Amino acid sequence: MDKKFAAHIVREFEPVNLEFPFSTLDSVITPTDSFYVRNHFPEPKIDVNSWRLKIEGAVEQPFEVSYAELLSLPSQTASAVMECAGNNRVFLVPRVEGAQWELGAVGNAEWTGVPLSVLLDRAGMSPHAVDIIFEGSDKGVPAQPPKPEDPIHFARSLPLAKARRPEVLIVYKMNGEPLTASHGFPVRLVVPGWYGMASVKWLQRIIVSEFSYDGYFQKIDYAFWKERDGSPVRVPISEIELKAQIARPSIREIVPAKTNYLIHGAAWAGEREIVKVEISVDGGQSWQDATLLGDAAPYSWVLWNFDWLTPEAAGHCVVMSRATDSSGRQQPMERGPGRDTYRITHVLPVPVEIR
Ligand SMILES: Nc1nc2c(c(=O)[nH]1)N[C@H]1C(S)=C(S)[C@@H](COP(=O)(O)O)O[C@H]1N2
Ligand SMILES: [Mo]
Repeated sequence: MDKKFAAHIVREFEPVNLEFPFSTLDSVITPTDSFYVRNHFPEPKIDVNSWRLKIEGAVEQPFEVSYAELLSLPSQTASAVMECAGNNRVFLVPRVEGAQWELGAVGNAEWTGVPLSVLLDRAGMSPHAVDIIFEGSDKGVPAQPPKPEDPIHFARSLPLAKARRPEVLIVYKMNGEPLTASHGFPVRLVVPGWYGMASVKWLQRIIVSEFSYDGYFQKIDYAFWKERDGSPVRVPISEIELKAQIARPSIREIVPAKTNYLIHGAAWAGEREIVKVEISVDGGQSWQDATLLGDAAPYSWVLWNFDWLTPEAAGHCVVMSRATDSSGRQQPMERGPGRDTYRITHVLPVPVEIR
């Protein structure tokens, strides 16, 4: 196999979709070479010398910036989770369409870039602006109907309130190095606290709009039905919901009887912070607190451990983890309605064999 794929689980070759092998989790920052890759279309080839980022639409002063100019603007570095809204999809019963992600369509990276608000302020937004649209330079015909006949760019929007927040960055570095082609070189948006579809890669255009954006990846894909004023409307997927995931043991792992086994994982809660992770080793009947390794903070994940004295007798056992966040929300035990094939955030059982 191609060396490029050595550190990943390959989900799809065309376009390239790669999963982080979550059972290898051992650092707060996910190394770039094993970070998951989610592409809808072939990766575009971009000549950084002729590349420009355009800021246009309902603004006083449309302008464009080169890569060199962007790198000279005031920057910030912060760590944040990127999680695909389809992460954990393989666990849905019955099976659904879409990439069959296990636990690894998620990672935590350190992102460096220019706050989006710096560029918006320079352009001078219309007082009637409601949505900011971000367009990638990749193009294709989407996989799922109803789909447009001609190729479209990957594009997504943010409401003004989130777009103006200080954590939203026009990113050119990931884990201290220039972005790789797969993660959006030369420049991508990163929207900490929101599912991955918001963080548009290979960014080429930012359009300030006085209308709510209804594009394919906004209202057809990565959206769900929700009742509003008595009738269902399409609502775009936005914030990451809370979750604790078990890296070890992995599903169907053989665990030795009567030993100390360190259960290990990560937990994250989008725009809030994790306050508690609990573990059950009896299929959800009783719960005990795991130890958080380091300080929890919004946007980033926190690693956790639980020291498990495994049963004396051989047999089967179901391990679970459950997160609680700073707003008091707890990860649900069952999958809620209206989620389609996205936001799989309920507690996932990890069956293991004691031997
Ligand atoms: N231009 C563009 N941006 C994109 C995508 C894409 O296909 N094209 N995929 C989105 C989705 S669904 C996710 S989950 C994240 C994944 O980012 P990563 O590949 O760097 O992990 O990128 C988002 N940005
Ligand atoms: Mo995604």
